[in-house]
Amino acid sequence: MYNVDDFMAELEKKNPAQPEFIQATREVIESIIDVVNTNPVYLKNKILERITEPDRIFTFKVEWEDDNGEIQVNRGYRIQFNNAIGPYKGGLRFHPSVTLGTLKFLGFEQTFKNSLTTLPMGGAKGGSDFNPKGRSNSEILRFCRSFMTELQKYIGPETDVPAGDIGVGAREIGFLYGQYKRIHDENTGVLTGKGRNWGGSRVRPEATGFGTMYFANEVLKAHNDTFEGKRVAISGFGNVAWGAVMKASQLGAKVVTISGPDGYIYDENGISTQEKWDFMLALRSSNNDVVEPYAAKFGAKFVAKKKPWEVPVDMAFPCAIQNELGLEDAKALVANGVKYVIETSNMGCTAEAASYLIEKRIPFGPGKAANAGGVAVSGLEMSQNSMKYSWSAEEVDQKLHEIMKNIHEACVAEGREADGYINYVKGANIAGFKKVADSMIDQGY
Ligand code: 2IT
Repeated sequence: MYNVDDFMAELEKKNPAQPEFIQATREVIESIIDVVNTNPVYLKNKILERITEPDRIFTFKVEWEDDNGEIQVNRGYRIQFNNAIGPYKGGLRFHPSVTLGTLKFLGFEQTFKNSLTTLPMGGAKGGSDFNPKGRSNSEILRFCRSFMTELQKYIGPETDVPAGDIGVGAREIGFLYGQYKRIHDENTGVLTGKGRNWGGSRVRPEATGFGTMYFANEVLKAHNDTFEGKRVAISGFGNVAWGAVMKASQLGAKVVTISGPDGYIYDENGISTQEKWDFMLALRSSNNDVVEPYAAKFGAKFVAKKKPWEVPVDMAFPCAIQNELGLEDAKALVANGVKYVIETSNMGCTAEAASYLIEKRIPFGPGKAANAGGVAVSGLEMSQNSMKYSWSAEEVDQKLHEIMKNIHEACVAEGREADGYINYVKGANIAGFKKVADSMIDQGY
């Protein structure tokens, strides 16, 4: 029998100074502890110890030359967390906040998320502390080449398939793929998020944001509610936020905020036109990491150095980075009458914020369920690459929709509590865990 605090104390001792990894593992273990303690097979197979230890971790030096001719050194990583149900799969993050602990938390989360998609993908994550902000196109290219020169040793279309994450979009995937191909001389599905002309899947750029809104739509339905007229706060302005803003608007909601490191935009008219969505794309590709120009362009309000959670809304979707919504933010949202909070970033809420929302019985969707649409379409990209074929946008979108519906159903099946409240955190963790754990046991230690 396991005790959560004792287990976590041991895990923390083994993984010092990795607070995000400890936060992510604690959340999962709290959710699954009863399932493990009441199943002698899980106990006998030491499943908790095995599932919290990554299969392997690679770190490597990334040397590159900046536009001033100065040599720069960054650290690259790939964490292959668990491949019980399929090849390692998960994004690459280029962001100055990246540490080993960050990527371990993300790889751990990815394992359960990928399991929820119903597709055969294991969990992994990688990236670098490289900061793309303000870097020129040539600098990004040189960095990507150097990064892939090392990474290519550890990946392959049947073993480990990276994709994008924060700081890694279509351009970076292109540069990375080009370098992989230069070395291996083969066109395979070794990365996902590729360009449409060279093996990418339709709908992949929008998939995370669209998927979140398909998931949210199921949450609304389960509460006899709809998107019609809902006021929505979204944080971030990158690829994920862009898809989320677009789909929420199309489903009848009014998205009133987006944000960047410089502050947030409040647009009372709704971020609801193609022109506004296109402008978001332009902001993103500028490499400046600011949203302020949106305000002048569309007559909206810019609030410097604040997060959008102070705005009264019905639904809040953190779409930027981990722990971007804290306890005080959650309290402000609840005080302002928020009805639903759905993470689109991975672990977008702090543990305290998530617990508070659950305690207040606000339906709360965790990232590993709500944002699984991105990696799900990556899985569909792998299928298309294997078949040397491509599906239409309608076909991919329909499959994505179906997957998000199934994820919601799995959360409800495992997460319904005695008072009728659907605890999506618990549901997602139990459903994701069981499949991985059972597969590990089937395959022996
Ligand atoms: O967090 C995520 O699920 C991603 N960054 C997408 C990973 C993928 O392999 O598409």
